[in-house]
Amino acid sequence: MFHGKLRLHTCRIILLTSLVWFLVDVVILSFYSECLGGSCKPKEPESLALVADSKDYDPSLDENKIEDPHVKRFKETSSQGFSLTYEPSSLKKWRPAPVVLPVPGKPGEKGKAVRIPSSQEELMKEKFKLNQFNLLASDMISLNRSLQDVRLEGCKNKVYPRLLPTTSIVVVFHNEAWSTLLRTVWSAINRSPKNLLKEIILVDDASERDYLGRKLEEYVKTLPIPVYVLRTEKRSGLIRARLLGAKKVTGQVITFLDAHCECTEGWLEPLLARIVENRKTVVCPIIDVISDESFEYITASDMTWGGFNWKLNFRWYRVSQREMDRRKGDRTAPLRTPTMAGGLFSIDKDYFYEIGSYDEGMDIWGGENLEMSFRVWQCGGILEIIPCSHVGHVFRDKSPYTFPGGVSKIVLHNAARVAEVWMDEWKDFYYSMVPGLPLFSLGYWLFCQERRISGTVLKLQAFFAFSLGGLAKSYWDMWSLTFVFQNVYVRIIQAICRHHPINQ
Ligand SMILES: [Mn+2]
Repeated sequence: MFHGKLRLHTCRIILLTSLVWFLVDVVILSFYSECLGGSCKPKEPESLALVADSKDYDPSLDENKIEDPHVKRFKETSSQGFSLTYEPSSLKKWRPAPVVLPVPGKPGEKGKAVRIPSSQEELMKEKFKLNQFNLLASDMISLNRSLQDVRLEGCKNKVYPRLLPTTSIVVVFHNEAWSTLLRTVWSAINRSPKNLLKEIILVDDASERDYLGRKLEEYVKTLPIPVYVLRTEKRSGLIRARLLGAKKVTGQVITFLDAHCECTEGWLEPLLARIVENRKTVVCPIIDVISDESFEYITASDMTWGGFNWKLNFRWYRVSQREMDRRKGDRTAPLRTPTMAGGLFSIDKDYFYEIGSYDEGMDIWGGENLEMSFRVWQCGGILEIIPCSHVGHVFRDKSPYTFPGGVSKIVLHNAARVAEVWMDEWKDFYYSMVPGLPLFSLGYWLFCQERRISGTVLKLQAFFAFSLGGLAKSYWDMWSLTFVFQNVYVRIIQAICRHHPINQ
């Protein structure tokens, strides 16, 4: 009985001391958050990590400022330990690229459809099978073909910052057709402001076609800007190939493009203009449709945004009224989207690595776009579709790629990783949509612990950065140290109380 009381006392004392420790931490944290870095005013958070909520919306984020706002912005934020934008001296002056003029008599000019004469129908069908699009039509079109200016009127006279960061374009391909790949490259060269396009990095993911070997390497040497061809040793999939390309990037912003795209007039400036305002903004152009049958350029709707269903398939949905209200009905204003299609987007290079780049455990294709979208929103970033930026993409009915091990297995595997790392208890919706999964889900739970921990750490970091303003980074280390100590302390208390039960 006496011993029981003594142990009860011991436990109480231990609990009390831990409480004292906790209070000491709180005092230290609050002391530092008030008067460190020369400013005693608590700073407003720069951006909201949550999907657009009209109450929390800061209208200044969406204004298209004419003067170079990043100069002021950089000074504002640099005292906080990390900067939301770039050092002004690292930015470049730019001029819009000249308009690509149509060549009379050439098929497909101005983005028009190409008609194949009936005498060549057999050949057309034969060539279609190679890439699942009308290769004969694509080969007839100039690599430099002209396009219509598809932008809304309100976009054409928008003024963007005088100084912008440079970008490197990363394009991954696997057995891509010559004409579509090089038209992607040429459209980017022709329609990007010269000073802003640092280089184009082509990553060959183990293609088997001869022309993509030496011939391609020789060809890119003749291009007016630096274009590099990197190769994966074996088939690695989109994610690992993109990571390989990203490593080589020397521009300030990474722009990922698909291998069968066409960039249109003024596509790049509005993307970079958002990133220069806040480098945690990840931006996508509107993805227009290049017909797989005729290569006609067809403008896509600016009234859709990215979502997903519970099978974790990416889906386009109509933009919510709430988001339209937030943009005050202006269809040219950046659109905050829950998820992105993933093929085409720009992201600040340092931010890309800060939030952990891609999940290397993902295979071939699928799910990585949702993973990146969830990661951006949960790590304090913003994901936007920029309606004034248009890039065309050849959409196909059928994938021409091979999926080692089967499509569904790979896509399920990738989706399970998304669910485990980013969806907390919401992952159950996913598992209940995919039949026969209890074992599967346990396997993934174990498999994903490492990635999940890094996800949690990132979320905590973002939470602290958000709730304590910019100072957070400087005492993130201090906080994690106390966290470790407290954790050890709690473990000791648990162990003591378990071995000496209070109610004997
Ligand atoms: Mn594609």
